[in-house]
Amino acid sequence: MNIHPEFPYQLYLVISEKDCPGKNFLKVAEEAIIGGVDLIQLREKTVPTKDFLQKALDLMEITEKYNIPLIINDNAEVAEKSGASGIHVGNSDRSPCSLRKIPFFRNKIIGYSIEYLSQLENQQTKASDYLGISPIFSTETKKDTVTEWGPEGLSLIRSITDKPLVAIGNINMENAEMIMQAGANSLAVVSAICSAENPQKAAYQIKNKILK
Ligand code: TZP
Ligand code: MG
Repeated sequence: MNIHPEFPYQLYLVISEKDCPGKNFLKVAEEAIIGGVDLIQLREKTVPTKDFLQKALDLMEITEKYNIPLIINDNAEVAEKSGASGIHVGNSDRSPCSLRKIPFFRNKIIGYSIEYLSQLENQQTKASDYLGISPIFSTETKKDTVTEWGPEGLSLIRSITDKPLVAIGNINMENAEMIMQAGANSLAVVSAICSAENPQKAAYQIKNKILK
């Protein structure tokens, strides 16, 4: 089960319009929530801020309807202007410590990707609400990754920190249970839900593995 009291969102959907080819990404998001997704991150890497903001506002109508948090990837302006629940940043993005100094982010969820073990010692990790363990397995969805942690790396990180751990990278129904057992508090997925023929069913099936 591994529910972390500070981050009880066990099925974490990372979505972009591009990752939902041939489908309306808002519809995918809504179906995924109905299937069991607990939190959504909007990750738009290639669109101008103005368009990113519009997508965030559109998606927020759905996340608010179901009362689930919306996290924005990397863009503080979009997070703030959309009134999102938080932001997720990587090791080379704007730092969690600098974000915490901005009044808007003081009480928001800040997620921070862990690519190197040494990051666990830094102030950024301390300032974050959860850690993205990235990637567990290498994935076609994001190619500029560093360490492929595997379940062993995840267990090692679990033994070092009590922070909520969100595992990401090629996670699906087949490996979900094993990754939870290795110490994750939450599983983040893109393609296992966004590319599924039936995103609601895919979310439901992964959620059931998490809850085992
Ligand atoms: N960060 C690390 S791996 C990844 C991100 C955003 C993509 C995960 O995509 P998928 O399709 O679930 O492997
Ligand atoms: Mg980033």
